[in-house]
Amino acid sequence: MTSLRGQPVHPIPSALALTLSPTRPVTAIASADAVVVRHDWSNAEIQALLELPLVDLLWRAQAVHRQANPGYRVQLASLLSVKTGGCEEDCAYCPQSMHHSSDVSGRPELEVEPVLARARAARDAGAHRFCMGWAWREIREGAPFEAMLAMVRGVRELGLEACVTAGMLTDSQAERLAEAGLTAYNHNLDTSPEHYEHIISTRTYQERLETLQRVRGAGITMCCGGIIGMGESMTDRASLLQVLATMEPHPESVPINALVAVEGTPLQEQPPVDPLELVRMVATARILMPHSRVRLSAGREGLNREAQILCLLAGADSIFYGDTLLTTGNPDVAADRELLAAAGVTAWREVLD
Ligand code: SAM
Ligand code: DTB
Ligand code: SF4
Repeated sequence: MTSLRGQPVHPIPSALALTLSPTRPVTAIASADAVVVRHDWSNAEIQALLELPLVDLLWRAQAVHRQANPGYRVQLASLLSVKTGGCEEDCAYCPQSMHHSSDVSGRPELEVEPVLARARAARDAGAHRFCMGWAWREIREGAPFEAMLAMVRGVRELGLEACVTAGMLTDSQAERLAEAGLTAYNHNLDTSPEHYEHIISTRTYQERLETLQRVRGAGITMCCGGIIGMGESMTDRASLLQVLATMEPHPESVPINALVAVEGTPLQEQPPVDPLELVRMVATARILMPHSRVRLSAGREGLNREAQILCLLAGADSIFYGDTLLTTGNPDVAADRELLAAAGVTAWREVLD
């Protein structure tokens, strides 16, 4: 079954079809309808979703999520920082920037074998994706890039999805990563085009979009999202989501991070994100991009169990798994096992194995 726009559509009970219109009241319905994947969302429509009464927003998001992901399966993705700190960029949120007093450099760059040992351990603990980070403005050629390719090949041989986040790249680097079997490249837009100048001055929004285009061009799936809690307005949040939701196709993976306000960064004094704001962001992303993996990313240590379960109900279908993100903390494996059990959701690896 296809829609007029040629996108696949999935039949759903019409009670769920209200997810398609942010302005229609939530009422009982009758006949069958479908989740249509749209790429023409306006900022006003998205803001209206973000500001819906929470119960209505959740209801709509759940309707989409139930259809796109029957069973509420969750992907567990483990993260490892291969090259930490000393980064030339000035991203105001990031402890790895050499511009900030929190610069965490000092750890040696990891070599191939220890990285693959960590990937194996992550797989044995139940992870389904392994994400590797380099604190670089752009990928460096030569030995470091050859090592990155070997890591990607090794992670894939372990039967895991492989994701890399390492800044900007060239067409040729994207192609070589694709040949090595890279599943996804993470490159976030971070915030709205309008708020961006308050957060980063060393790289433009346009450069980010061009990097994403190169990733797409090489046939690698796109992992692209942002951060809330950086002083942005609701219109900015809608604007970030609009850039993502008007991409064709949508990014396959959309990480939603809550700022981890690290001492020594310019954003260290930002107040913590209200967990319900994160729930709203996740729910809206789910409605806008029904088939994307919406990742509940940084900031989970600031959420209690119930808030995290609300995010799962809102449509998050992936979490970072393991007790560190890149340089900051994350709930440990035992806590996450308990979380998934309490929520009654299953991790993908358990379904696939
Ligand atoms: N250097 C590469 C780049 O910028 O694309 C890769 C690493 S970078 C740390 C990956 C992403 O982590 C950033 O784009 C940002 O969205 C997120 N991030 C970094 N520091 C964060 C923080 N303190 N709180 C929340 N998210 C953060
Ligand atoms: C993403 O959007 N969040 C992850 C992953 N992609 C690479 C990274 C979060 C980093 C949080 C700060 C830190 O640990 O350094
Ligand atoms: Fe560098 Fe990435 Fe941190 Fe920006 S987010 S300072 S590019 S490591």
